[in-house]
Amino acid sequence: MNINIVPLQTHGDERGSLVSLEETNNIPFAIKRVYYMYDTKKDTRRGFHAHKKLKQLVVALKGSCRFVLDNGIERVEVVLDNPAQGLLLDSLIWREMYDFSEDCVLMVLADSHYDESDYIRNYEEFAKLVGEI
Ligand code: T46
Repeated sequence: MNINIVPLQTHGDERGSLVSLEETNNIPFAIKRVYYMYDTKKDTRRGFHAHKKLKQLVVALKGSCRFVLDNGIERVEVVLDNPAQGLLLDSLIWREMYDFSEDCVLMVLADSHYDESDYIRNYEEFAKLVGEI
């Protein structure tokens, strides 16, 4: 499976680091929504769904967590622990997140507004859909 990690240019000097995100420049879609997760409790697992159309970019602004990505054929694990890298989450990829560090702050940029009807929350339904494509 192709795992798309986008390097985000860091502007650093003696004061610290700055990363700028600009739609269609270093973010390959128009940004319609930003959300973030923090204070995730120990041993929590999140996700367990795919999206029909939504594309997203995930950045671990602080701390780390693990993603399991599954395209219906292959499952791959990715560690996110670098605020200068974004993980592109394409549509029709099952995702699970776990092993959140206590200080983990995950920011997600999305190409659409929140729409529950875009979620596939049942793995069998997901596997059937990608098997038919
Ligand atoms: C994804 C992974 C990486 C909203 O009201 N608006 C929003 O924009 C979002 C994302 C969520 N919500 C509500 C819906 C639920 O009541 O917030 C609650 C938690 O959402 P959910 O259980 O879907 O969270 P995760 O961590 O399982 O998944 C989220 C995103 O929903 C999903 O698109 O790809 O992060």
